Formats: sequence, C-alpha cells, structure tokens
Amino acid sequence: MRDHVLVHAGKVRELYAPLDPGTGLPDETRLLLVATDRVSAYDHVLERPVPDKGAVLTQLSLWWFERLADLVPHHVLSTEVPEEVAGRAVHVRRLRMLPVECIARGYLTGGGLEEYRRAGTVSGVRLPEGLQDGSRLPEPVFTPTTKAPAGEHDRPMTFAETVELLGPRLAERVGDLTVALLQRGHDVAAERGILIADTKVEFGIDPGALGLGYEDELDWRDVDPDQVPVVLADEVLTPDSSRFWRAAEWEPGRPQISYDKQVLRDWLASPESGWDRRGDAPPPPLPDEVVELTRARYVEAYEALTGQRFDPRRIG
Ligand code: PZK
Repeated sequence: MRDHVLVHAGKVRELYAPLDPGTGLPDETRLLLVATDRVSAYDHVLERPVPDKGAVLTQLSLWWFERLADLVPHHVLSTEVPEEVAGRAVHVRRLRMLPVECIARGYLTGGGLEEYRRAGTVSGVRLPEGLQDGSRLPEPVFTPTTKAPAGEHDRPMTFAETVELLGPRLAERVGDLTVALLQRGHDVAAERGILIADTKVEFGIDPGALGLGYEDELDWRDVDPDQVPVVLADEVLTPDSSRFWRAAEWEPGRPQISYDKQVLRDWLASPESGWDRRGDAPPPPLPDEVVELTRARYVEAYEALTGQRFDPRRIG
C-alpha cells in the first residue's frame, strides 16, 4: 500500500507502519490498523471474503470507542487513510502492548463452560451450581489468557499469573476495566436486542508516558496505572472480538446461535458442503447465498447497535 510498510499480517487483519513523507522512513509513533473482508471459521480462514465485513467492524469499533471514552482513552488518531482501505482502516497511536489478552465473560459458554463443568469455577472464581451453556453469570468474570505465538491457541491464565506479569495494581486495573467495558457494552447492546456474552480487549501504554522508547526493556510490574494512562487498543466490542447473540433467541441449556457466523458454520457443517472439519482438507468455498447472508448479518448487527444505516463509503 501507498506510503506504508506491512509490519504484521494476522488471519483477518493487517498492521502497517506509515512512512514519514519527509524522510521516507517509518513513522515510529503510529500504525495503520486494517480490517480485511476475510472471515475465519473452525480455525480456518475461508477462501471467499465477506464484502464490507472489514468496513462494518472498523466503523463499529469507532462507534464504541466514542461511547467508551469516559471509561478509558483509546488509540485512534485518524480515519484519514489510503483510498484502497478507506472505511476499513484507522491510524492509531503506537503503544507498548500488555502481554495479556483481557477477556471478560458475562455468560457461560466456550472455555468458561468447560472449566465450570470440570471444577465449578471460571478463571478460579467459584460459581453457583446448576448453570448451563448460555446461562448469565451473577456478575462478569475477568478471564485473561496468554498471548500465544502465531498458530497456537491462547491459554487461560489465573489472576495470580496475571499479577506475576503485570504487578497487582496494573492487573487489577485492566481486570476492572475489562469488566466495565463488557458491562457498558452489554447494557447498550441489550437495549437494542443483542446480548454480548463475552469480549476480548487489548490495552497498551504510550512508551513516552513511561520515559521509554519502543524497544526498551519494560518490566510491567514497575508501571503505576495511576501515573500513566492505560489505553484501549485494537478493535472493541465487534463480532470478531466478542460473542454476539440475538436476545430474542437466547435460551440457556443449548449452544447459542452465533449472530454473525451461524449461517456459514451451518453450511460448512452440513452434508451439502461435503467437508469434514476433523479432516486435513481446507473448507470448500462458500456459495454466493451464504456469503450474502453472512454479509447481511454483519450489517444488521451494525445497524441494530448504532441505529445508523451502514454506508461502506463513509469515513469515520
Ligand atoms: C498491535 N496488534 C494485533 C491487530 C494485526 C495484529 N496501538 C497499537 N500499538 C502497538 N501495537 C498494536 C497496536 C494496536 N492495536 C495490535 N498487534 C500489535 C493486531 C491488527 C492486525 F495484524
């Protein structure tokens, strides 16, 4: 892309360093965060993109960042981006990222449900008996995970392990913030017919605020969260970072219907696809109608939450 160099390509998103127009050198203080139209399912990136998915998720994140700004500052600097990624990219402040994936769960499912069935706890927190897949938790629980190397799965961390990495004050601050973001997001979304069961957020700190550069050694236990702002980074409260359920379809006691991906998962799992998800073969390309229905689900979530018409050409 014009005036940028790729620094990292994820499964569905990309990160670029802007080049300084004066020197032609990478601008060390900023990054361009690009959401593609790629979609993943059953641990594969599917061959067919979902048109406008990157723009929907970028614009939904921007909408949330504004509505969460009284809880936590965010990393977005500008939506002025190269034409080819217009609407699906933002320039952000380059931060030192905390080495923890911050997750909060308000409902029991997925990895939380597995731990509950085994041990009666979620991330070490004792829960009442009799909860089922999809049950609402008495209060949201912070369930951090490690950042695994590319290709590996993140692993659950205890709060004690989080404290070992971050120190007690920073660990408590990011846990409290993660829960507060889920609570705010859930309550706003629930009024609009969508439940947000859980969410993953990432935080960072501006190294300038620590008197450090980007490459300097950093012991997170030395960071005092009352002296330096903890900044919300990455994407926030999107269907890629969170589980969205339709409130009207919520029924504890069975796996819930995924707001965004149910149509494509059902097709991939059906005999019609001819695919064995336990085998080695990649998934077959989705039929046009499955791509179109999936696009419609993303747009529907955006429009239901924001109350705005989705316009793929709109900037910011
Ligand atoms: C950062 N990621 C994950 C996101 C990818 C990978 N503001 C920031 N400063 C420094 N680093 C990051 C961020 C943010 N956000 C985010 N990895 C590093 C990621 C998107 C695409 F390929």
